[in-house]
Amino acid sequence: MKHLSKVILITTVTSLAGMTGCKPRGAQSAISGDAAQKTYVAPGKYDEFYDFVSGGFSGQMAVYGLPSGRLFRVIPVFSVDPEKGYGYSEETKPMLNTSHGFVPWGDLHHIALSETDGIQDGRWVFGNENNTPRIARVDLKTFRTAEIIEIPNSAGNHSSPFITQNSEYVVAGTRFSIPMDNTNGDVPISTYKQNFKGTVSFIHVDTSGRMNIAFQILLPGVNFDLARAGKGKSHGWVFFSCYNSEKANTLLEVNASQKDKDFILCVNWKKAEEYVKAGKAQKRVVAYAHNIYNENKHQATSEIEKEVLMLDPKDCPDMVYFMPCPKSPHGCDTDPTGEYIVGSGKLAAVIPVFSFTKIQKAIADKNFDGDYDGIPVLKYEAVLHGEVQKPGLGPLHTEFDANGNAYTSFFISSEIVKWRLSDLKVLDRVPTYYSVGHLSVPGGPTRKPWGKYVIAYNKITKDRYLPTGPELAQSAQLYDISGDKMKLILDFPTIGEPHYAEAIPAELIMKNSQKIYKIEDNQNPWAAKGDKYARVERKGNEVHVYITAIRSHFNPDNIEGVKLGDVVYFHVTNLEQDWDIPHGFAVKGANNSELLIMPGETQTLAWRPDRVGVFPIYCTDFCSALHQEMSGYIRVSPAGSNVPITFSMGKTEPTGPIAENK
Ligand code: K7E
Ligand code: CUA
Repeated sequence: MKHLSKVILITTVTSLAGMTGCKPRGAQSAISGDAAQKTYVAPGKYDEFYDFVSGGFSGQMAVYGLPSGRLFRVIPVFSVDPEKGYGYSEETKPMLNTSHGFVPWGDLHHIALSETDGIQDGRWVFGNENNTPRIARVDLKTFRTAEIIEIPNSAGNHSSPFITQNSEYVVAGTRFSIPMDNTNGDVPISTYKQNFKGTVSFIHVDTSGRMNIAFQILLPGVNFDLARAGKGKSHGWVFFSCYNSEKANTLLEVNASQKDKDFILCVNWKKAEEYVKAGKAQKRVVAYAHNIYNENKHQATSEIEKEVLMLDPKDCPDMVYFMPCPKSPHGCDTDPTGEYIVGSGKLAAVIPVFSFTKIQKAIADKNFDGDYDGIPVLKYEAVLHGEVQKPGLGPLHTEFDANGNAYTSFFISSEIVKWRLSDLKVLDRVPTYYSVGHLSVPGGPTRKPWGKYVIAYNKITKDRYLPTGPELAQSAQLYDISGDKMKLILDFPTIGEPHYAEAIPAELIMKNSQKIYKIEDNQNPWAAKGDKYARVERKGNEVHVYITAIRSHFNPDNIEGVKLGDVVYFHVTNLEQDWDIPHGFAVKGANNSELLIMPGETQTLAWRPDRVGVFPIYCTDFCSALHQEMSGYIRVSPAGSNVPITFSMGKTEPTGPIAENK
């Protein structure tokens, strides 16, 4: 009811925006009069920021402009995308391979933009897959998924893929503890406390972006939820929030909410690197897929890797510590200076803020409160900078501006609260519509926040948009934070369920954006790099069609000699070398998708015809005035027929009997 009255208020104010100085009661719920001006990006003008928004259970990443909220692109990452042929073309199928085989769907929660010296650099954006644990890297030259690596000894890759300040590592903590992959997993669930373990993984990123699992750390069977790398003075550390220190394996909503404090795990990864170098890590036999898209071949490969290095804290003193954190922490965020670590206990009445300097001192002084499964627990009071009092209900996540302020999202009280890091004073609060999850300030997780806005990613939309049946669009809300008070200036719907998002100044990306693939660099083994290579070849029951596309025809466009039981591979090469001229390719009855082939690229569609007949093929992307003419036919004859393979383009003489006269 409370919300509803706010909503009515907002609606009234919106319709009056720009006309009057109408001031409702409770100024926070007002939309400021210049909101339209602040978010208006005139036709033909560019937005100031790219905003990379996770798609949650859509498995994809969406790219918006800020401040307009305009959607530019959905980048397919963990889910198939028939619009782009991703996961359907022979070239992209290996991207979705895992140790479980081909997985066509994923659950992407968190975004991590690459950094140099703690500042966003616009090279790559990483995303986690929560369900079948994986991390993906998207290349921001092409806005395409370039690499996916699976994480073994993990289940629920949620505290991932948080990045270190020079993109040395992206991390992956398992949300669900499980029996380790190299043990007999066939154990009673009730033996959780004995047999279930947690891990955190450090995935190294080299200068070309290539990922490999450098090491994992074997940990008690708690649930690792979120993470942030240290920066500046705390560079070399990563902090992971953990809940379920009760180690419950059933009815977690009750049984994992027993203790007043759970933990934040502090990992000294520089120390861990030393232990790996010193040979302290155990080799463990596992199986995980590592998929790489080769940009010149326009083709992905998938390999199953077989080994991982595991560090056990028992053999590695001074590598990991637990820090008590009230109560079932979710977010765990480090401020731009690297001094403060903010824990957000979903069920806590305060926000604890920890001091990196004090953590170091407590470690040096061995100021411990015993241990948890052999891992030292730092004394809460010794590492605490302070607590934000009465901040709101259900704190989830915190981001920062460049002026020493923090912004925390509150799911239950449905608001963003701005507070000051130095004295922990609450400065401002604004409602969100409704139940904000993550929030994001451009550059907010880095050493250099760009500020200007905070964006709320809301879980519930209710009455904010035109109704669309039982399922409503989830939504983002943009607030201006340039003044003392936060001001709501825009709502925009999102794809799937938005969790985390990161925004970056447009100029850091647009200058590198690739326009075409050079045809001379095309090393796809199935490419036809010119009309003279267009052809059809039979290899047993495979028919390979090497077909070119250029405005406004396919070559060849008449194909005969295919027989029922054949598999036809259409290898389509787009010969265009102009920006923004893709061609599409579709064939009637295909059980997969279209292809969408970029200029200079080759993509392959496998087609298993299920009946005799003549089937049209056509271009699906309106590429020219004669796009509708960009089509052709392929004839399928009965199994055992002796129709020879023939192919042509522009040939008009009849070559066979007329069916009706037979
Ligand atoms: Cu808070 Cu999966 Cu990051 Cu969603 S998680 S909100
Ligand atoms: Cu090519 Cu339409």
